[in-house]
Amino acid sequence: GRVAVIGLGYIGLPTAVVLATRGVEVVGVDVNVATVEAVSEGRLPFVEPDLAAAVSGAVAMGNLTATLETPESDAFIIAVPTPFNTDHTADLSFVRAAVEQVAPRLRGGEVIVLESTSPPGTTAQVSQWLAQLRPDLTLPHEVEGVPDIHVAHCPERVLPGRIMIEMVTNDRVIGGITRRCAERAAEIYRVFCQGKLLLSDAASAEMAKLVENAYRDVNIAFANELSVIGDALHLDVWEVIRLANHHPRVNILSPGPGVGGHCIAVDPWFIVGAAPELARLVRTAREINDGKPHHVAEQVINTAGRFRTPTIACLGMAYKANIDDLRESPAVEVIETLADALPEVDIAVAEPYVNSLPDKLAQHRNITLERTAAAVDRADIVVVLVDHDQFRSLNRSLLAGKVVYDTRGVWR
Ligand code: SAJ
Repeated sequence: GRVAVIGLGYIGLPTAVVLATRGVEVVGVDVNVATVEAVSEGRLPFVEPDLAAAVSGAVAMGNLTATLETPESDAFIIAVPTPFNTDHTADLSFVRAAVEQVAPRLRGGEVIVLESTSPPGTTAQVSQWLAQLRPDLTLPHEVEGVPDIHVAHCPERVLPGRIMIEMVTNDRVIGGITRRCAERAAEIYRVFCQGKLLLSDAASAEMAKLVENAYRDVNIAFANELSVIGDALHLDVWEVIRLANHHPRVNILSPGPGVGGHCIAVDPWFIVGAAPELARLVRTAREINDGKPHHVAEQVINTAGRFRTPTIACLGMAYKANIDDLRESPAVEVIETLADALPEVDIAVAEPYVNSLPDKLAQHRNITLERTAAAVDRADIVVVLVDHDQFRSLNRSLLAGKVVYDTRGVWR
């Protein structure tokens, strides 16, 4: 049968590709003309290890095509963004738009899987929207012999930078509106998933996904709080964590300039939104991690105060190591804060994965994008914001005589 994957982003495109390379006829759908053109020509619209070769292969095999219009299909996988509004409630408008595209294509018997990370109740909402848009189809399937629609939630869990590996090896949670919905959805994932398929109900699947990312957020917040305490007490937090982690039951994560990306910095808010009075630790962790870029900028501004007109090198803009993704990046926030607070100071930014500054940094006259060695060479203060391998392997003699503020501990 044919599978339509709606949303060709970091999740939808790799999912489309793994299905297509295993012989499934896949149509990728996106609202972005440039994305559709790129994928149709077998090109990748963003950087992700191993994905480029897989996309061109799948397109060359003839199993993957891309279009702006959702076609009739046997299964629909919705992988669109679920951002949050300024009040931290989820913006489900992209999910709603996808449902509106799918509804007129239904003939009965199809499977609709929501992969987008969503607040509890969203899958049930999708099912209700479909029922309203297509009252002629039974939802969910229950009645024998009547055309039926199977709605399930199968949250993605892949790690950017390792997507093509984790897509295949991770276990998958598949929560159906009914058991039958989950079973039907599992048939799709069985095609490529070597991990376990964990069948459950839709609301549990939604919450499990949010909990995974909140778990990580809370643990990173602990490390970040330790680093702020370390700065105040003039202690090397990396040394403290290294020692503590030798305990057999302690495994503290790494502090950094904050938490970025479009998952961990977002998803815990959906838990807070669902239980605002109760989700205290989850909320505090978000606040600690969101406050970290400001703390880093403050430390650097204090250091800059010791110079007349220093040059500051900022290494990295991506939200984490070895990728080009600047979404919700704490590094970008630090750089922006520095540029605002120190308008007379030259800020040389190095980011090997990106060849132009994002708009909000390009507006600042005192920021320039440079090669790593050049930026470091002319700087008085070097701030490490991303642990790219290229920075780790920097010739350390370049740092002689400079003040280094290493938020990622790359040169320990
Ligand atoms: N970070 C730290 N210290 C650490 C680990 C991470 O500061 O010890 C920072 C990173 O630099 C980055 C942020 O946290 O700014 C998040 O990075 P990440 O690598 O922890 O996770 P993501 O956002 O790239 O992907 C996460 C993953 N979730 C979990 O590991 C529980 C991934 O499996 C999910 O699929 C993804 O979110 C998602 O899409 O939800």
